[in-house]
Amino acid sequence: MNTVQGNLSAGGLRFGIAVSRFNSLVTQRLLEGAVDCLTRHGADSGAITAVYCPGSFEIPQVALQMAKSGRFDAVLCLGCVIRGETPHFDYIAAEAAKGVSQVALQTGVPTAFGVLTTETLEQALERAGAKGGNKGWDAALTAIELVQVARSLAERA
Ligand code: INI
Repeated sequence: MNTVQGNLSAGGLRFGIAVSRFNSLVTQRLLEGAVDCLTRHGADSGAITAVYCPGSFEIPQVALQMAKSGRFDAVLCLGCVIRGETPHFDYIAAEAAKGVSQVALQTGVPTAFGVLTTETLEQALERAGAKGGNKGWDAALTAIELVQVARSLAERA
């Protein structure tokens, strides 16, 4: 059996992070987690660019620009949508997820989804560095692996 796996080395890679300012108490922690993961895996902090956008609804627009720029090996999307705060929860959460997926598929640039969708602020904080781990960290690890999987596949072609 042939298998292809991506290693988890981020050395020499350039990362763009689209991060929402809405619920910034949570998204700043996601951002810290993501940067921590990238640098611990060898990324240069100067090779990481965070771009702020107003809310999760706008994340795909910013991510698309970043992915199309050719300046990044991978794009991370970080946001937080909390149901209790808005009747628009389902629309915003769905558009963010669909939009980020479209960015990845349309551009071919590895794009990771680190947008929390929770019922409460407490649940969000749990997933932003407390007992539920840090989903920003997880998104960063996903981005690294996706880049390396693509490289491994290209080498075999
Ligand atoms: N944006 C979020 O990222 N999270 C939320 O919980 C949220 N709520 O609750 O409304 C939210 N709204 C803003 C939205 O993403 C857009 O910025 C806004 O609709 C302007 O387009």
